[in-house]
Amino acid sequence: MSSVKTDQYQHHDYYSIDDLLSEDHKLARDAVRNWVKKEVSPIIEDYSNRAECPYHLFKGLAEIGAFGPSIPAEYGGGGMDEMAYGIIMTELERGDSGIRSMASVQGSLVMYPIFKFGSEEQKRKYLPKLGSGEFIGCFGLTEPDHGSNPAGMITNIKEDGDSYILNGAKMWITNSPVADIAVVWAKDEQGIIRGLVVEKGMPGFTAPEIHGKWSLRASITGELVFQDVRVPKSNVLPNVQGLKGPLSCLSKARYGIAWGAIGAALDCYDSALRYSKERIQFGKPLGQFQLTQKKLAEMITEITKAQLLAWRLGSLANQGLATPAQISMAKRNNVAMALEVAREARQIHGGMGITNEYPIMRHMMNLETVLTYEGTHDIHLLITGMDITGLNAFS
Ligand code: TGC
Ligand code: FAD
Repeated sequence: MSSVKTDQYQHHDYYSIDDLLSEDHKLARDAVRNWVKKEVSPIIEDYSNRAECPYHLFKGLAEIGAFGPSIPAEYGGGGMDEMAYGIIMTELERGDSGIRSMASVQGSLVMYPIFKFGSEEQKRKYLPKLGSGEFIGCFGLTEPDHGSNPAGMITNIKEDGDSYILNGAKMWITNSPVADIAVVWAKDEQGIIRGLVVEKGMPGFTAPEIHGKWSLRASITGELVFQDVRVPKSNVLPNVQGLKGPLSCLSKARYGIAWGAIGAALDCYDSALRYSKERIQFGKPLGQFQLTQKKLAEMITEITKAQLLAWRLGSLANQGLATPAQISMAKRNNVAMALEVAREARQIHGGMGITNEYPIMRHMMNLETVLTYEGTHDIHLLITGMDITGLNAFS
């Protein structure tokens, strides 16, 4: 081949998946892509360096419809379909996994459970404020001693008149130190898992920040500590009981991550492709060496496979047919793919790859968290294993 395509994003859609998208999908994609270029890319290295969360982006994320894209507009969401939700997550994570996390938590883990399991009063009270970014929400499932196995949780509620008394602690909670409300999962006196909305300022409720993260540094993470917190019964989500409540929120968020990780991979691939054409060694561009071409060719092949997996998952999700196990497979595959692409891209950048002049190490470090949260890489493998064998490795 003699000609070299130069359009920045031409190589990003190797199998013309764009042709399968509607005009609305493309409009959403372009709007979010431009927003990320303008609002996220110029500041993200700095915020990540300082381990600070760019909270001011909450409002902008709300304006571009990143919070609950597939939740009906009358309940504060974007009123779009699941494919649009996925596309938006890809574009956000092209900027940074922490920015995508802001949207995942707000939309899929806070708005979704209130929308799906809340009373009409709870929906009207919280969803418009969450959708507009006026309120920040967080989701408390993981505990210090119960991560992969949330069924073992010890956070609990006990009935007391018109209220429940909440005790326990949650760990690793995205946005908890700055959240106005927390959707918390706790066991009632019968040992049944219930969801409740805990509001900032309720006596006995604190949310200390977790420091020292080398990953997702532009996202704030903390604990949730409950010491005899009195929560009105009207704050309990009435329409779900049991672990399927939080797990169905996870299905929503994992779906978004399966798409999101592709964005981080694309940003790394894009940078590596550009660098390979600019950097001269042994009198020629790195990209002319067969070993560099192998790296780049394998990167785009894996990205393309992940895009096809995500697209098909999106199509099933639009029909309400995507199963939790299918979502697990896509989350696991696409995040691992993105981490591998980041590692290969780092090699292509040589020493420069470890600096913050390029986005590679930031993405790579972020993806270590993405590989672990929302169900670890190995937990998703075991979910697939259970699905295909019918045998449960967890029991
Ligand atoms: P198991 O008996 O399998 O299931 C209990 C009930 O739940 C149903 N279910 C699901 N429903 C919807 N979506 C899913 N993905 C579901 N998975 C299971 C299931 O059908 C059953 O329903 P029912 O009606 O029979 O009661 O439960 P188990 O205790 O054996 O657990 C299985 C296991 C290990 C797969 C599950 O515990 C698991 O997924 N563990 C991983 C935990 C996890 O992912 N934690 C994430 C915390 S949140 C987070 O990380 C946010 S990061 C946010 C960010 O910044 O982006
Ligand atoms: P563990 O469950 O202790 O697992 C440790 C290792 O053991 C893993 O490799 C795991 O795969 C492996 N393992 C566990 N069980 C098995 C098994 N049965 N077979 C084989 N291997 C096994 N949680 C929330 O609720 N809300 C949030 O907003 C949130 N945000 C997060 C943000 C960040 C930055 C991070 C790092 C985590 C966040 N989490 C959140 C928590 C996250 O979901 C958990 O870290 C994750 O589920 C794993 O739990 P754990 O860290 O306790 O690891």
